[in-house]
Amino acid sequence: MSPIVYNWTHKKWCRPSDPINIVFEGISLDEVEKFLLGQGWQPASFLFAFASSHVIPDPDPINKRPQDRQLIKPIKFKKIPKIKKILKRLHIRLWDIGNKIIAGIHIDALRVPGHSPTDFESVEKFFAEDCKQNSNWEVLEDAEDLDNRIAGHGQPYNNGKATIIRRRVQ
Ligand SMILES: [Ca+2]
Repeated sequence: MSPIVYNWTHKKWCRPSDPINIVFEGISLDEVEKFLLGQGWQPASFLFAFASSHVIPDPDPINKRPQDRQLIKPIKFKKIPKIKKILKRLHIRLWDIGNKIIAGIHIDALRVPGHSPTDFESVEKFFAEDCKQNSNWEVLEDAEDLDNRIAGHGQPYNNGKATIIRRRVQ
């Protein structure tokens, strides 16, 4: 398994912001998006005012680029019972880096204007369970250490290990 070069998304061309916590291997961006749409996700452009671009340092630290796709999904409260506020949603940003699709997924709370992440780790687990419904995919939870742990100081928790989703060998 080759190392992941990018482990943080960056906000407004500067400081590290959200952790990369999902990696797809051997799966195309179109296939990932088709699966997400089938699971009730929708393109974030439908709610453009509440969708923001993040960038990764690809192809180099100077030349950064925004996500290739971003989608959102309303929270299903019965699946994540500790989430009670109605103005919350799942949000994922995806980048095609050639041999992999890397993604940052989180729950965020809408504000006017903008939004902010309130959890990374629990939504990574929630998303992993959804992906297990795809019989073509193999889900390896917390399988790759990306050295992007976040804990304490009131910040949303991330354990620093990304979930790998790859094509199942038939
Ligand atoms: Ca994790």
